[in-house]
Parts: sequence; structure tokens; C-alpha cells
Amino acid sequence: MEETIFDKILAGEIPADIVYEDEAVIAFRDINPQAPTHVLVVPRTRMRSIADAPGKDIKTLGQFVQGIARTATALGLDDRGYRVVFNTGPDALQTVEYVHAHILGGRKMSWPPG
Ligand code: DGP
Repeated sequence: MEETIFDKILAGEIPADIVYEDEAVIAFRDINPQAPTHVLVVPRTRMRSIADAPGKDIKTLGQFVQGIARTATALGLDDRGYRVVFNTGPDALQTVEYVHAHILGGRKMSWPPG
């Protein structure tokens, strides 16, 4: 798989505003925020998108999901709530081919999403 911008952030080669990290994930603020709080959670184990999840081990996937929840807690979003988005493939406008969860919060969301 080709190296992505998130590989470089994980390797410390380019800077990011990191808000949470643990042994399994790193979380940093999106460069183009769509809400008052907009953070990307990236697992240290590479996947192209969430569509690769069936081929990954349960521990890696579980730690990824726990990392998303822990990041939201660290951001103080638990009381008001937040949205988690996995853009997957061209119809969903996925632009970075390294799986990432968007955490969006700090405002009332609308539904359906655009
Ligand atoms: P997606 O469409 O789901 O692939 O979203 C990728 C997100 O990554 C997009 O919201 C902008 C963000 N992004 C792209 N390049 C960088 C970067 O260099 N730094 C940070 N912090 N975010 C980035």
C-alpha cells in the first residue's frame, strides 16, 4: 500500500495536534474541521478502510473502537454526545486511504448527513 499522510503523522515525520494516544491509536485534530471539535482517530495497525476489518484480528479492531471512545472522553464529549464517521470509498468521499474515524462534536448534528 502507498504511504499516506497518516503514515507520516504516525511516524512523527509531519506534525499534528495530537489530543490522545495509546498503544493502539493516535488521535489528532482534523486540518479542515467540520465542527467545533473534529478529531481523527487512526489505528497504529494499517488498514485501507473499515472495509478491511473482516481480515483483521479482533484485538486490533477492539482497541481501535476503544481508542475512539477514549478520545471522545478525553475531549469532554461524553455528556453532550458526538458523531463518529468512517468515510469508506469514493461515494463517501474518502480521501486518505488509511482507515480513520472522524469524531465530530460541539454542535447539534443534522440527519440525514449530506
Ligand atoms: P476522509 O474524507 O474521510 O478521507 O477525510 C480525511 C481527513 O483528513 C480530511 O477531513 C482532512 C484530513 N487531513 C488531510 N490531511 C491532513 C493533514 O495533513 N493533517 C491533518 N491533521 N488532517 C489532515
